[in-house]
Amino acid sequence: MLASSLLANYCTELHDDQAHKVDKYLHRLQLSDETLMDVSIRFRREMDKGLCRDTNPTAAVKMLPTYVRSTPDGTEQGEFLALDLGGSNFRVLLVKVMADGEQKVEMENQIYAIPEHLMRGSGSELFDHIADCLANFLEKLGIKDKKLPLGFTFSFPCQQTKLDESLLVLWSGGRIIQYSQSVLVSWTKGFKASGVEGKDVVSLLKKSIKKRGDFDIDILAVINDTVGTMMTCGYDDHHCEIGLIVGTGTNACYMEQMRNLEVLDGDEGRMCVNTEWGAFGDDGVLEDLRTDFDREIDAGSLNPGKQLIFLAVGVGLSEPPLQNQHRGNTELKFEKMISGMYMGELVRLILVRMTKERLLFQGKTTAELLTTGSFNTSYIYAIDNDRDEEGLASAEKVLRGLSLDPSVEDCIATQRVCQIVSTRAAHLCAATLVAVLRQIRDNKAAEKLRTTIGVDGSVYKNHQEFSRRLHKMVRRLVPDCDVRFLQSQCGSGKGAAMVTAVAYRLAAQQAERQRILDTLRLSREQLLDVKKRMSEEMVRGLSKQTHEQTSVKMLPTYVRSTPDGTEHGDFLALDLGGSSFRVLLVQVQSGKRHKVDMHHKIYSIPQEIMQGTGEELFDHIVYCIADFLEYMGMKGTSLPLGFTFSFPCHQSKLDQGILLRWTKGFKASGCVGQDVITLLKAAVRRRQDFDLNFVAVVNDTVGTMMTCGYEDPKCEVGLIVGTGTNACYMEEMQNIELVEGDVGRMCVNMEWGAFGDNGELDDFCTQFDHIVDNCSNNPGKQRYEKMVSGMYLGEIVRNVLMDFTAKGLLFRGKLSERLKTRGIFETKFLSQIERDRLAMRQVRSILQHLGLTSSTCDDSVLVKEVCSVVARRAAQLCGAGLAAVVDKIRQNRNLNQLSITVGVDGTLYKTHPHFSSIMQETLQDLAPQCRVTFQKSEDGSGKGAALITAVACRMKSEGQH
Ligand code: 0WK
Ligand code: 0WK
Ligand code: BGC
Ligand code: BGC
Repeated sequence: MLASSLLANYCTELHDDQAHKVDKYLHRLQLSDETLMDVSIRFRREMDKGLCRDTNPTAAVKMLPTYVRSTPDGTEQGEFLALDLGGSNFRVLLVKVMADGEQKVEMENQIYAIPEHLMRGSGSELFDHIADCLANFLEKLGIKDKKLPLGFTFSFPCQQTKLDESLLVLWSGGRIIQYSQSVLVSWTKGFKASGVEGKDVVSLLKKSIKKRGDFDIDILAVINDTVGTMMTCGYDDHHCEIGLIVGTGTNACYMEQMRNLEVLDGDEGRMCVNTEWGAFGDDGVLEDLRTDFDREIDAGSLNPGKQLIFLAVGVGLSEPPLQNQHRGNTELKFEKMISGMYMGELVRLILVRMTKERLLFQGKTTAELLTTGSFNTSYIYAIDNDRDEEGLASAEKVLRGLSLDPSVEDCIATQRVCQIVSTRAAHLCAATLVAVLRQIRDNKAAEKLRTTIGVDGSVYKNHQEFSRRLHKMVRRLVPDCDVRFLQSQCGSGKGAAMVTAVAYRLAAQQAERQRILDTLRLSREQLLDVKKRMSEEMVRGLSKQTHEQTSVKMLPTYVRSTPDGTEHGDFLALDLGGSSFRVLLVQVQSGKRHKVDMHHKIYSIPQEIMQGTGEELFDHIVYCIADFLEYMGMKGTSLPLGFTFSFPCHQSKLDQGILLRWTKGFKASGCVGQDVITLLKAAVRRRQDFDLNFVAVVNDTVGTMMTCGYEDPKCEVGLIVGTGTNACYMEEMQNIELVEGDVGRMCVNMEWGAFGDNGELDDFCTQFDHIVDNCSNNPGKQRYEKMVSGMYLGEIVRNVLMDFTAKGLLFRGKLSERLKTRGIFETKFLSQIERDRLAMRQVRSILQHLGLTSSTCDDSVLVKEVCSVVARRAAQLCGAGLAAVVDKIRQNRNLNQLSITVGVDGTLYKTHPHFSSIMQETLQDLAPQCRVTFQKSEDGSGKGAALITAVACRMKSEGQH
């Protein structure tokens, strides 16, 4: 209660008068919303400077990467030691995290003093002291013999190195030796131990522990207290993605998008950034708002420019006289306007100035009032609270403590000064926090941001008015954000244990994921082996003796030469077997300016037709031809037709193709073993609408080779990597034992999709390949195709994702019904996901489309990695197969060096951003004596089929057969 003598004089008017007087005197410390919004925008600019590679070195707000990539997901478990240094108390903790579903954390901790002489002595003394405290703690708990992982909350600006990778490397046999580094940038908050700045605090601590030699630990994580606080709160609230400290010092961290962290490689997922916003303004951007009091604080009353140091000794904050000051190399201008270390001093300096200007205490100062640090920040908590009278009484008590004899006016004025200083601190903190909130909202492109801020620190915790004003101003500056403040109940030590536990979990999960993905990664030796086995199968396929047994059928196509430009005429062409069915009119002009005009129409082949009867399929094809002829106004014309039929066919002549088996989802009955030309003729007859004279049936690889050969005579290989995969090439007649004659060459349709059907690839097949094969409509068939082509890659990825999810390595182990649906993960997703820098958002939307709405950024990163591993293997296998082909051609022609062109088509090859380059790299590596040019077929194989028909017509007209 205010002394009765003062109470007697107290009345509201007097109060308002005094308050008004102080408001006027301190108007520069009262910031309008506009000014605060401006501060927020300035800070956002400083954040960008810190994030940007070019401006980071000179940025005041350092935006330090922490390598903490994810917040707790409730699967963390284990026993962890934690050290919590840098706040008002140094704590050693033992944290037990139980993950048995109900997410429980037990903690034991001990507070130890950090004597002043150690805060400002030599670094080795300081770390020896920390090691002693740790030993004492372990002794007390009788766990000195245990080698526990330790998380170190070191609440000073540190430059950190990678977290998980090194963990991964060291994650052998369930034990970790040591990993990341944390180099101290500069001391703050009264610490100044020598020989530490610029050093890795992990090594300093390990050295001190080694010096003792009576216990050992695994120092796994060094984190900032803001990060520890975010993690501590994130354990209970998964929305927590910001950590805020307003205590001795002040600072904030938040989860930033990797793509914005230019100082680091990689743009996937998020990482926690320690803003070190205490240094905001050190480059002068707050000069217009800083007052003389702020400059006085900074300059210190005794020696200007020096950072004021109040030493925290042992439990609670007691501020020794100011004469022990040392220069920090960062001025921390923003911290000095906000944090607990300086708030009390700010009030003192204002009271001193007002007294000297006879506005307080009849102008009489006291030695205590003139003593730096004599007005404790905790005084403000007592004076500035929502019960004014109680606050006034506290003001009186504090002022009498400073040997002053305050009047009620003096008490009111002092209370008002405290309110103004603390309000400015809370509002400035709100302004910078709003900048962080806006950054996260924009990162998420979220209309309405819903987020939680984990908070700790003595000012926030002990000064209710501060936190109330902070909340209120944040909500006023960003009314469109749903922001929750979650006060950390158990300090950042728990958070440090969480980071260690997360690091442990990440490492274990990453190791398990990589172990599984390694089964899909092929070594050079393995790829050379694939090439060798493909070569062997090619020879066996060409040989009359072994042709029947071989998996790679090496089917003669009766195409003896590539176009020579003399072809001419109008031809119809059908292109069946790819992702779309086309009917084309191809007009070929011969001679120098030889050129080809094409008109085509795409038709779909419904699933029920693909898997219905052969009659229905060919009737549908004939219906499309009739529709095309109508569409082209050519009803009744009869043109030579080239039929690209992209399935394995045994041919004994150009205009006959006995279907050996269906592939790629086709299963029409009554076709296998039949001549597809006969089946088509029968359908034309059934329709009695038009007539066609058939000339050639070709495989799409052959059509593609011819199409590209028309432009580049060196094109002697055709490659398809689309729904299915296959290759053809010009083989020496003498090697094609199934066809009479040894002169010249003939194109051989390899049907390499079936490579592996005799077990040639079993030792490369993974559990996922077996699942895809077993679930296909032709199990045991087309094994190579099922590891390479577009029809299957999505399914391989889906099965890997299901396996990861089942093992809890993805989507938090929650499988969505949609992901269980066969074919739901289309291969086009692989191309999209690996396409451009915005991959993550794309992954996100694809995962949402797949009903995986709660997927995290990390999930997206992993999905992308699975896609790239599966696509990479497919491209490498394709490259190994092609290496066998071009090297065979080179050996056929006894060449040391072969330069050849491959005509290629297929959606996967054409649309996947990396498939072609990886395939070409592999080919170059496995067939170095072949210089291979790839020519993408722009016109499809229909043109090739027409050219083959044209060649056949020319040869027929010249009487050749
Ligand atoms: C408690 C946290 C600690 C942090 C401190 C900050 O456990 O890591 O440094 O809060 O508040 P202060 O003690 O400086 O007021
Ligand atoms: C376009 C060709 C066609 C071939 C297809 C393969 O014109 O003959 O079957 O490429 O690629 P997909 O459409 O299966 O991706
Ligand atoms: C330090 C920060 C720390 C903050 C709160 C500042 O002085 O630079 O690293 O997070 O105090 O403790
Ligand atoms: C077929 C081949 C075809 C390839 C590409 C495979 O499934 O068996 O004949 O060339 O797909 O379309």
